[in-house]
Amino acid sequence: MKLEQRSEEYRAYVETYLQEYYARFREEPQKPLFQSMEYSLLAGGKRLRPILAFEFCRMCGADWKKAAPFAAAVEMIHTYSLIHDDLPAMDNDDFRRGRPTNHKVYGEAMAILAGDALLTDAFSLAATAEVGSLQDMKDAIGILSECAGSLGMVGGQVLDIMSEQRVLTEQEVLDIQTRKTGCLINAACALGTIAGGGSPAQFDAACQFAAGIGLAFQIRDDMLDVIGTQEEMGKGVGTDAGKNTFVRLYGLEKCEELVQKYTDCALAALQVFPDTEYITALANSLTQRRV
Ligand code: GRG
Repeated sequence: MKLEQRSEEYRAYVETYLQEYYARFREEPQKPLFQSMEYSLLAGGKRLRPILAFEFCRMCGADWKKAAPFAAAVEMIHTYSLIHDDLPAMDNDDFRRGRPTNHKVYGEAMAILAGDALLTDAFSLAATAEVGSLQDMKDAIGILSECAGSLGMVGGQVLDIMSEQRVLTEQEVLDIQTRKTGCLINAACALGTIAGGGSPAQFDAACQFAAGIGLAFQIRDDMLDVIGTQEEMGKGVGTDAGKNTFVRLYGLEKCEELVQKYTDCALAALQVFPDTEYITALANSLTQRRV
């Protein structure tokens, strides 16, 4: 199947799934909360993390739709992180995914609560996945919370804030970005493999792939803050100037090489999967992404 065709199928499926999940709460009285959540959740975005969850499930030989609760949960956690990251107390950004940020529309209190609710609801939704055993579900929930929490994404954000006033070493930047960006990508690939009933070797391969693709994705993200435009990105650019980015560490040219190097490393880990045509095309397309 062609790259764009399958990506679009995955994207459309997770969007409908998320829409339907929240549609059942329409009659609840706390309407502004749901409006604020849906505003950010259904605002487009590449849906990379759900796509990875679906594809790893499919690569394990299962029906990819089995990964839907996990795919949607990871996207909800990703969306919460974007809402909170845009707040005045964090990056204080005005635009995200081509529209005003959540707090600009709904106010800071509602944006904080929308993020809190997305994070919490994500676990409730993930727990509905049909997996092979109770142990698989325990593993999945453990991975999701560890990747999102104090050791993972939130931990990375804190390390980032702590280091604002000094120039970091290469190892420190790698550690922070692995937590901030890599961990949730890891959760998507790992949970997709669990949903697909993958073998331990396939699980390890998915995690190795995620480590490489997470770094490649973040390096490209840092490059786009320099070479991208606000129209393409749907958010402010040039906002990372003076920050501890990969561009500051290596310069643009070396970053371009590293994006390809980490992508190649990621793909080399996938030999235990019989059909890697789509994921190879996807990973390579991300090296050139403009959004
Ligand atoms: C817990 C507040 C809080 C933050 C955690 C993830 C994060 C740290 C902050 C979000 C902002 C940011 C630059 C994160 C790095 C990861 C990244 C590149 C996010 C953007 O992901 P895309 O490109 O976004 O997949 P779309 O809009 O396509 O979903």
